[in-house]
Amino acid sequence: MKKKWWQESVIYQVYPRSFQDSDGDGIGDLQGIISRLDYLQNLGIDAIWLSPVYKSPNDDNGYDISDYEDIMDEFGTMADMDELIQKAKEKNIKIIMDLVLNHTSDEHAWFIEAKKGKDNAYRDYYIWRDPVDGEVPNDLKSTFSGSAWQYDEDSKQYFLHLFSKKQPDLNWENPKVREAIHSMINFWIDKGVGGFRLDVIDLIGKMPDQKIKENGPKLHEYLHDMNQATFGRGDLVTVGETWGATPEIAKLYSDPKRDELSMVFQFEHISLDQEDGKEKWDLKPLAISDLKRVLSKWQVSLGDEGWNSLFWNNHDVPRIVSRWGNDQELRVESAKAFAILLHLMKGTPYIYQGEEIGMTNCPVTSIDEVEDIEAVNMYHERIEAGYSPAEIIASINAKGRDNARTPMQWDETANGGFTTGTPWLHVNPNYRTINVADSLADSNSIFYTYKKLIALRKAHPIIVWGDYELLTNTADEVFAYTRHYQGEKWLVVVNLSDKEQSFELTENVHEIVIQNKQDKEYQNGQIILEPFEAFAAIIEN
Ligand code: TEU
Repeated sequence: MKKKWWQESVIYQVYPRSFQDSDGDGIGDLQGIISRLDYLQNLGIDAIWLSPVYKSPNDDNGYDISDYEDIMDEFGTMADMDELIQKAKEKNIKIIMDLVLNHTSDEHAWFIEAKKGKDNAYRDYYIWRDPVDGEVPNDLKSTFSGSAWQYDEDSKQYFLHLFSKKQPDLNWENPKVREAIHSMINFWIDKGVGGFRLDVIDLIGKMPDQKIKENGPKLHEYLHDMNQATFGRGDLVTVGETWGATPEIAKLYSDPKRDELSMVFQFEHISLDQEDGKEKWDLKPLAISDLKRVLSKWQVSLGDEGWNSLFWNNHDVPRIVSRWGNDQELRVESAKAFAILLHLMKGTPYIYQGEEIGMTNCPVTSIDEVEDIEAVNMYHERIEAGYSPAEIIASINAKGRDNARTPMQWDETANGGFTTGTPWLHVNPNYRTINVADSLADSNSIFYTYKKLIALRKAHPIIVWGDYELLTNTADEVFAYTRHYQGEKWLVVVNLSDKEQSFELTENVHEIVIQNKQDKEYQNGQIILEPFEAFAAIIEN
């Protein structure tokens, strides 16, 4: 596999709405991100994945785009975007744009035209079907609850929306759609961006009449054509969001010989605390043995036919320290443990804003406090189905997307320093003790664990290129693996539980490269790992 810059990089995801407000309207913006570039440069990241900043009515917080080539009013102007790209470049930070190609907003010019009538030139940019026996064309469901079909009174047809009613699906079978999207991608490449994250890209090959959503028959044809017409010409990174991907499917997207994408976000590990065959809201306890099995499978399955993304967090999932760590008395240890476990694996690590300071979930008591359309729609659907408000709120507190979207906590001033206005979403009250300023002032903070992990990746090729091997003879809750590269061997040991665990250290430690129990020494033999204790060691040859 020809070495690429993004294989040696660490990428930081910014959810612009919640990162830094610069004009006091309570909403994050591009000038706010520019004002925090020094912080991100200090952390040591190589690229910023920006969640969508394009014009949008914000039915789904920017994932409903009304103009791909203009900037959302609340976030600023195209001049601000050009300034961000330029100033990030001066700090050797690339900007990765979030492409939402499966659907647009219903306020996009294309859909406004398409709705004018069956003969409109843009009608087939979207997916329209006649009623069947006076009803919806079929039982396809929206991810955001209810039918995936919305009736249009004027034309007496339904249009497809796999997400909200204001996010009509694009018809990728229409070559004009593909050409228009390619042109837009080249518009952003010409602006000097460093790559793209492709939202639910596994859905663009959908065959709604056969009720095929993911991985449709023409998906890879569309992606190869897109690659050849746009990002394939440059040294850009592309990462596809593919919820149902298996390693075999991931190779179809990311095998360099196929000229499609650089890598994908797979979610098999992220779904391990979801009851089989149920929705994300239906919880079961995480079995660490499942996590070890799944992550190890991904570490060894792609070989030269693909590249792993590595993540715990993003804007759609609850914060890891609350979800599988301990966000109370063991918050710092457990946040560091998850960081050490992930960042010494093979692949490109992604850090979601606030993860690096151990930001936590933010529980609510009423649906009135919930902003996210996915949770609000689910609430009403489950009330109808007879669930109690309390059990639905418990699900939202565990898995709701607002948990990740509370404003970035910069310091202990009002609203965590995020805004001088009224924040669009509540700030987590723990901002007074969990914030960037305090983290930077504490040499033992989670921030400096992330900063060191990033520095280790730059200094030690074994982290990027080394082979991975899971240790199978450990306690269930101890996740231990080795990395091997050109005669060098590293051992990573993490107790992913809030109980003491024993571990047999059978080899001589040459050097401890990182640990979350300051100055603890490790001799070979039986050792007791404290709750969420983690260390990585260079092993003597
Ligand atoms: O998410 C895809 C998606 O299906 C997730 O929303 C998932 O269903 C759920 O939220 C997991 O908790 C992408 C974007 O990341 C998300 O923010 C958008 O809402 C969605 O697509 C539609 O564009």
